[in-house]
Amino acid sequence: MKHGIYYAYWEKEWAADYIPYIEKAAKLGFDILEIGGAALPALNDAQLSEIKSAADANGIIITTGYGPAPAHDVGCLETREGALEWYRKMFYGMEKIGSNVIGGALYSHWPVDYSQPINKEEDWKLAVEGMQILSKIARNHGVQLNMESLNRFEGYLINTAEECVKFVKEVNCDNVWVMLDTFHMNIEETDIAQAIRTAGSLLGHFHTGECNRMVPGRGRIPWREIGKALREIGYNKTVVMEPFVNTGGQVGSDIKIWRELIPGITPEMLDKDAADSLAFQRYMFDGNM
Ligand code: LER
Ligand code: MN
Repeated sequence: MKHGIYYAYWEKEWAADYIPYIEKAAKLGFDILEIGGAALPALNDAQLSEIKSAADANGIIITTGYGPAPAHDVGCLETREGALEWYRKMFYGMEKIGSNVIGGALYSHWPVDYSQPINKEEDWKLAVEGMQILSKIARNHGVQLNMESLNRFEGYLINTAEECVKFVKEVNCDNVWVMLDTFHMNIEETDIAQAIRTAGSLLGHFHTGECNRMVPGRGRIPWREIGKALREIGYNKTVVMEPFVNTGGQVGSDIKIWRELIPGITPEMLDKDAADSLAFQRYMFDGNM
């Protein structure tokens, strides 16, 4: 497995200068840096190639994460055309920086606005249709789309591995895969290991985080069981930890971090926590227990 970390662990906004994080991820021993897709359409070719050069020079694989803004919802007929146009620019940017894996609620928007009435059945059909169109655009750029299963408070279309498998099978495109995140699974799945087995060979990308979104190893997620299930299904792809501990900014607001999870944490401690967690995760997932 390749192990990574999401840049937003250190940031308060969804767009950032990724180059220092590429260097930091490499220094801390990660194989992958996951960046935010939101920033890519605004970057020019020179800026995009700088990111690629930094990744190559540091031996870092770049994956992309995106929680689509309501205007980028391919499952909504009013926003679909504009959303597709926007994703075209994002996939172009991904290709330029050498990132071929993206994950998130790409089939909808995030976080969901629950002040509006929800029609899951109708939206499911539109989301399947939207993803079939998006998959063709992604294919032109060599991009694999991973459908993240989210907890009920952040999304309503795909909440479990079972629903994610059903969705991916209905879309039926070879670049559309299942994506699971231990933070969301902890809320929704009856049996986390069984959920991983349900995803099986359709699992394309995996997010890790504790029940309160701290780095893996600082909480009570059953990591040993998860590692065993991942090895059982022969998962050998990308695992990206997605911890959030800082309050403030759009990141703090979207992720709902309303208190300092580790009071008084310094930038040095953030880095040490990430490196310790990486060692823990490699041991739990790649070890022979
Ligand atoms: C949000 O809760 C999350 O897990 C992100 O990966 C969404 O894009
Ligand atoms: Mn996630």
